[in-house]
Amino acid sequence: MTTTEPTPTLIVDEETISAYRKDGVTTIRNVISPEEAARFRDAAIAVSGIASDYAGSSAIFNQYVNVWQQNDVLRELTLHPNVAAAATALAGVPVRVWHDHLLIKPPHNGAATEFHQDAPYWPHAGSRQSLSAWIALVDVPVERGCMTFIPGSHHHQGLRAQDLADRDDLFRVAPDLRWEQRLTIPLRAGDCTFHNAYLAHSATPNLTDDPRIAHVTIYIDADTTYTGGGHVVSDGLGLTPGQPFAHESFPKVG
Ligand SMILES: O=C(O)CCC(=O)C(=O)O
Repeated sequence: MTTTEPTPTLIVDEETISAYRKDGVTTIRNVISPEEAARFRDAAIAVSGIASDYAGSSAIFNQYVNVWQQNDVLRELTLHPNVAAAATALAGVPVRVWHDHLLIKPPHNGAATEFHQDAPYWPHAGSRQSLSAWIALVDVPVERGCMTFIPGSHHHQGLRAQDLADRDDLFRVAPDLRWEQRLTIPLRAGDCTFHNAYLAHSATPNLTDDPRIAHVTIYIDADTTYTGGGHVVSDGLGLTPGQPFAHESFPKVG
């Protein structure tokens, strides 16, 4: 993986792409610079003070959805050309943004994000390569709520949605995954992991005195179609079941 400044010229090499396709996860260090991360962190803190928390009173994290539609600085991050270019290269197909969210674990939040896959939560059909870019806006060592993945688990498709508050739920529907190796990835501010939407993942609790602040952009195959199911980012938009997400809320990128 090599990067060239300025954007949008991040190149993901073939070795990284083929490892990602096999494992369902890869890390890209410095996908944004530490200076950019600090600017986006400040914007994230400001937004978290005024936006509504979709996760409500959950101990797991505070969740602020579609911040790109609420804040011009965070819009730059969600639509960041380098991140979108990397997502497109890893997916291997054209992509559009499904949604973004800030996921903030307050200091000493006391709760892990338990193992789950993302794709079963979504009203999508025909999506094979959907993936998330999880960008650390602060340093995220293991103790501050970093992500853990089960490499290769994205080949488990068709599972029901799993409860990310229940430590055992994923393993009820896929018992073999309990015995697979796990990959825990601490990140410095500005680093990113990309994970496939079917990859099982979790995050540790935040045991530290500082918040864990992550910005996540979720990309879906551009030709993914809408099932008609409910979801906070697609409800009320007048989408037609069976048709692609051709709406300004889901811009094509990359
Ligand atoms: O950051 C977390 O705690 C969990 C993130 C997650 O599940 C995701 O980005 O899909």
